[in-house]
Amino acid sequence: MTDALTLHSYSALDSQVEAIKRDGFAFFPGILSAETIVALRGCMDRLQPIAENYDWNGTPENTGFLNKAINSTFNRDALFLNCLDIPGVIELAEAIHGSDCHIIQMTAWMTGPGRPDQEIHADWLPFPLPEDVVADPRVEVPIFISTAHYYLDDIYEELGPTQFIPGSHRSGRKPNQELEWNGVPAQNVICRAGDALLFRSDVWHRGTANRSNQTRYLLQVHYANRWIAQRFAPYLHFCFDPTLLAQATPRQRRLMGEHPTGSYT
Ligand SMILES: O=C(O)CCC(=O)C(=O)O
Ligand SMILES: [Fe+2]
Repeated sequence: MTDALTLHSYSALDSQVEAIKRDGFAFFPGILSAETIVALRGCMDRLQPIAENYDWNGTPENTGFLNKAINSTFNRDALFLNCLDIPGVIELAEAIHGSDCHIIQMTAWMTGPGRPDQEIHADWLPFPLPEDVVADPRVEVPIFISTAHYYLDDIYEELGPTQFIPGSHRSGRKPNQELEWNGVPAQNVICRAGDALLFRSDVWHRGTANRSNQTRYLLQVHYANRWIAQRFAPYLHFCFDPTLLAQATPRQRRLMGEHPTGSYT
C-alpha cells in the first residue's frame, strides 16, 4: 500500500506559486461542479478518436485495456474549449508561465481496468543540472511547462491514482527507475471528482495501474511559456474549428496560440 500524498490547498496565488516551486505541484479541491463533471464525462464517452490527431483508441480487444485519449479537445467541443481557462487554475498557470502563456495540448483520457503502472518519469526536463547547483537558493529553474489534471472520478488506490515524489524536480535530472528521491517516496493523489492539480513538467510522477473494474476519466491541460512550441497534431494539417473559434474569448484565443507580434513574429 502506497502512502497518500498530503494535499494542501492554498487560496492565495503567491502561496500556490510557492507550492509548485517547492513541491512541484499545487492542489485545487472542488474546482469543477458535479454538472460539469457529468457533462465532460459524457462528452468523453461520445468523442471518437481521430487517427490523424494521434488520438489513442486502445480497447480491451486490441490492446488489452481501454486506453482512449482524445487530443486537442478544445477543438472538438465547446465544453472543452471552456476548460482552457478554468478560474482558480488559470491564474496560477499565468503566474508561473507569464501572462502571454499558451497551451501546448489538451487531452481527455479514459483508462480502463488492466492499465499497467507507468514508470516514474519527468514529462520534460528543460536541462540537467548537478544536484548541488539546483540546491543553491540563488538558482531557480523556470517552470517552462505544466500540466493541469482535472480528475473526473473519486480516486482510490485501485483506480490508479497519479503518484508524485514531492520536490523531485530539485534533483536536476530524470529518474532512473527510482521510486523515491532524497528519502521522499512516491505518494498517491487520493482526491475527489472535480479536484485539480497543476504540476511542473520536471517533477517525478507516474500514472498507476487500474486494478478496479471502473474506467478512470482524466482531463489534462498542458500549459507553457509562450516560447515553447504548441503540438497540435496533425501539425501542418491542423485546422481550428471555425464554429468553436467564433465562441472563444480573447483569453481563450491567446491560449490557443493567438499572440501579438514580437521577435521572430
Ligand atoms: O495517468 C496519470 O495519472 C498520469 C499520466 C502521466 O503522467 C503521463 O502520461 O505522462
Ligand atoms: Fe507524466
